[in-house]
Amino acid sequence: MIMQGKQGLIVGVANKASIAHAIAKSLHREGARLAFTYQGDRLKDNVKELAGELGSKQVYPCDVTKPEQIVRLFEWMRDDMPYLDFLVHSIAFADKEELKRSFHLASRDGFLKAQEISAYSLVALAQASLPMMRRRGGSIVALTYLGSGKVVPNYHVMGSAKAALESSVRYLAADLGHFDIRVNAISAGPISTLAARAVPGFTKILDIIPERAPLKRNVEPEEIGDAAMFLCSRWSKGITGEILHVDCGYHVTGM
Ligand code: 0WD
Repeated sequence: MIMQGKQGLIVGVANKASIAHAIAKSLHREGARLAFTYQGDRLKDNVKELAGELGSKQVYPCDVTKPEQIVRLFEWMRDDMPYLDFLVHSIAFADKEELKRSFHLASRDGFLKAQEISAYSLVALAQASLPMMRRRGGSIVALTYLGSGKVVPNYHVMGSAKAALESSVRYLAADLGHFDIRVNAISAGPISTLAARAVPGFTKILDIIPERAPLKRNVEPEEIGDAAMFLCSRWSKGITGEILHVDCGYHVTGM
């Protein structure tokens, strides 16, 4: 088991369909010990149940727009775990209105909210993780999407936020490398989740990929889970600052 003796934090499980849940399953299968967060009481019971199925009782509240909750999260974690080997950042948010109206009409608040939750939160969580990771090194993995670098219909403020997230991955990788902390992202193909279904026309994207992607199908959540597990593991210890596409090859197509 590749992750035996390793422990880490998974941020971004909302339900069974969440990409973070698929990642947690791969890490659990390989022997990792996991802690989870949930955003707000509406998700608490669900996340506790899913964590329990993966052998974890370490479930903490954390809304990344509340800095005091990030501080408290790491205080609680330190009581239960002496160190952190990996952190999975699998969260994003944009107001539905921002995804419906044209990008050139984006509101200041809507743009900034998408940036704060989807991009800055990676920096905030990396900062908070440092005291628990710096002694024995670690791996931080975020989730991004093709809409960061290419125009994808209706992705709008999320596209700008993912561009900021990917740039943050590179700058964090440069800063944290001397602590032997690696920072990478997975650019995932479309998966039907709560967040994805908030993007108007999302199901159309699911239909286009099998027609055009080199592998002629959509990616499976388990494939993203396994790739994230690889990036958390020692098998990827020479890789940092990387955006790894797990999208059945769709990103290489031009037409
Ligand atoms: O097709 C897809 N599903 C893709 C998703 C393709 C490529 C990338 N991604 C990315 C997303 O942009 C995101 O970064 O994967 C990551 C995970 O997204 P997901 O698994 O698709 O979506 P979901 O299951 O909805 O999880 C995202 C969660 C939130 O869920 P809801 O739906 O309740 O907003 O992000 C969390 C929350 O659990 N989240 C927050 N967590 C802490 N503080 C916050 C917040 N303020 N806002 C949202």
